[in-house]
Amino acid sequence: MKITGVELRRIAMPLVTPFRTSFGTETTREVVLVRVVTPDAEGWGECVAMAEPRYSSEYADGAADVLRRFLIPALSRYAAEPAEPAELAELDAQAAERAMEPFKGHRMAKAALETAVLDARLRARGESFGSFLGAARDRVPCGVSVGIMDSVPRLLDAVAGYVEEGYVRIKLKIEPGWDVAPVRAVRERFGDDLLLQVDANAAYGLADAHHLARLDAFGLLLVEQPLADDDLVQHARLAKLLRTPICLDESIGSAAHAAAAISLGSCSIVNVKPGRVGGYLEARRIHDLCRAHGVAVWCGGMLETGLGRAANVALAALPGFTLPGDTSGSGRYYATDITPPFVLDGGHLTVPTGPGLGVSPVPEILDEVTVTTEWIPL
Ligand code: NPG
Repeated sequence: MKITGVELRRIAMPLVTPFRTSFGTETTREVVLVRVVTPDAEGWGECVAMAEPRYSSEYADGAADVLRRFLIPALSRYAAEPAEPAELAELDAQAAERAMEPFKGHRMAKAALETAVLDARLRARGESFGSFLGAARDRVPCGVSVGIMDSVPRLLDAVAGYVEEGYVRIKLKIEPGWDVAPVRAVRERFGDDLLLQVDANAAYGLADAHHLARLDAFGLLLVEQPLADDDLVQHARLAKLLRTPICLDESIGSAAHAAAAISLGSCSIVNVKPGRVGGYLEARRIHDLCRAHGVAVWCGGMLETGLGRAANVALAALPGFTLPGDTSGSGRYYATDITPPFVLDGGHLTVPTGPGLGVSPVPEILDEVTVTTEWIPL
């Protein structure tokens, strides 16, 4: 596919409420957007790297740098090839993936560029992301991730608000000192039928196994990423000591990691975040692998704008996504999203059906939140 050039756009989006995790507190989401321009259509990708490298080693300025210096130029040879009418979007996305492969790591940056290429190609063909990925439903059930709070009463108020809005599953962020008590309080207030899970963002060690086993009393769907990112072996040990199923997030950077985690017994559930694994093609491979092994997957979230959310909702509609995702409505994050907002309907979001992502930024809103733009011709 011929690519004319790529725009990198840095935006800053104030969050409606600060989001506190074991690795820090976010008040403004800084995002690098990628816009791929072709003669037929343009495509968008959202880079989920945070401003600081606290969730993973990637960060927004680093992602912009590797995109500008290495990843975008790597597309130039393939970008010169004329488009074949019969060529599939799949092949274009795979070609982009291969072109970027010599550069190690930087999966969030790669995912953003691959998504933008795919979006441009799908828009040109008039095919939606959902149809391309193999969506099996037209709407997806939505969960919400609730940050660490100053007090249990505040947490209960926040959860009550989300339950009222219709979220079908609640995820509580936990860390040492904020785990058993908030989980117990939420169970007592909202009862055993509430779908409830917790996320530790790697805040514990194997020595905490006995303490974490206290969570078994609360009938949680899962405990997400209790131990360090690079410790599949200890997760496998922990899995034998807990009744609560272990789900991995940060530990899974690729389908190969997922295969290793499954064969070691490190987890029985996988959180799939396309940014974390290098893009939607790899995310779909992880879905396929997990499905073949009877391992449930769900779609994670990284406080995306409507652009990233559109693609995530499409992914979450694949048949192996059997648990509600962190695919909340736009209003959970932003007073004004850069796209028309995703609004919860009976606890669900509708999978966009328009070409490509099916949503586009509203130009005036996008301009308002834009910090810098940069054009890289190919
Ligand atoms: O709803 O998008 C959302 C947030 C879901 O908790 C959530 N994300 O560790 O999974 C996580 C966490 C996160 C947010 C991680 C931002 C990194 C950045």
